[in-house]
Amino acid sequence: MQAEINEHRLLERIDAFARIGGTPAGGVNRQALSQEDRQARGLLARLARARGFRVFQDPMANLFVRREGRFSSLPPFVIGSHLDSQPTGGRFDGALGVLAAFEVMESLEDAGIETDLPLEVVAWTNEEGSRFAPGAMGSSAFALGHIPPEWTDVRARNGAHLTEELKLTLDALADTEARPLGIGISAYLELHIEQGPTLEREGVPIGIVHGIQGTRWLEVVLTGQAAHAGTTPLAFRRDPMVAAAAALDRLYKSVMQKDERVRFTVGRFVLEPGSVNAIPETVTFTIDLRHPETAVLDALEEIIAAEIEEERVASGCTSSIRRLSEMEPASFSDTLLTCLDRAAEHLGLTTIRMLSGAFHDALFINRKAPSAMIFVPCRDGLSHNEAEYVEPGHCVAGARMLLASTLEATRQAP
Ligand code: HGY
Ligand code: MN
Ligand code: MN
Repeated sequence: MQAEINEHRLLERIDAFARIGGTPAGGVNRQALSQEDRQARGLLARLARARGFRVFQDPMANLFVRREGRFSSLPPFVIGSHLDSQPTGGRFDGALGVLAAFEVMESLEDAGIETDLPLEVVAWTNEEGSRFAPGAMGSSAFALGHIPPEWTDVRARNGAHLTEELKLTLDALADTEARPLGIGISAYLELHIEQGPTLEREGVPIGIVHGIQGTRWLEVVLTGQAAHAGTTPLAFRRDPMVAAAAALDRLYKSVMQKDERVRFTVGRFVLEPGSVNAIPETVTFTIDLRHPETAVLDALEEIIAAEIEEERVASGCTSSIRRLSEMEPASFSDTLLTCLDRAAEHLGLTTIRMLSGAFHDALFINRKAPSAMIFVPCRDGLSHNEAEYVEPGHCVAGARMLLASTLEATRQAP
């Protein structure tokens, strides 16, 4: 019997998970290790048990669903993505990859097909990094094989402790089987929405992702002197906002214009004490910097530091710049990419090879086992926005691609 993706079941699941943390604007607010995240994990675990699959959690609360294969002692073939979302996220970012992977597992079970390798579906913890930085915490710790000690001090902006939220999440599924961090896996495949305009513009349903560009997150703090907004003349001011505005003005007008592959984003900007009639004492902002080449990222960090320094001196402030996160570019496995090409050919799906502008869990898992990704188009290339949308036909095509690629890749199993 041929395994077939059950379209209705998949689309139903996407809607059901979108209701967990669903927002009035039709998006999702299911931030990492939140109550909503725990609800989604709980639903996945219940669905898995209902099919007789085993459910595991590791110390980073990465959630695994396992279906045995013919050779259960061999490392599992893993497919999945993440269930956590941005604060004003979309219903497909991450969730499509996890739910399509679970649909692949169910369709194999329905068809009674036994794969050589055990198959596991994974939901990685905290891919977004929005509530707790850095991003991709679950997958990067999995690749490292331990939890970085510096993460014990990580807090959300509302003061929530990462370690406490992690414990609440682990305890919420206390009846799942525990497993150590970083088990051996044979390979990893991730289906994800493109989060960019290429596939839609080209009218192509499937992207075969050969790599991911590098990402660095910086936190800049400029410190001056709080003072009265009404009585302090220019010569007496040490205003960090003046320094930040001048430096960012020049960076916004040059960095992306000089090299169209650069992505420069200030996503978070905080003034303290944040009073209307007080010159701020500190300005803190983040920079999300991306490029396919490490050397260019290094050069850009130097340019940013020089601009900040120039304006710091001019405004009589002090400054600090620290890296919140650093993700070096990744190139995926040629063997797996060939499997994807074969799967697309078998399904008669047109594809284009592409580099991912967004980081993904696959970037880290690729450091541990051969990995690759499949993209599907999203409307207007929009993501990290509640209006994020994927055609049902593209969700199904992505899941069919994931099924065919999984069968192709496990047939090639060592
Ligand atoms: O920010 C990223 O690239 C990912 O979508 N979280
Ligand atoms: Mn994502
Ligand atoms: Mn995302």
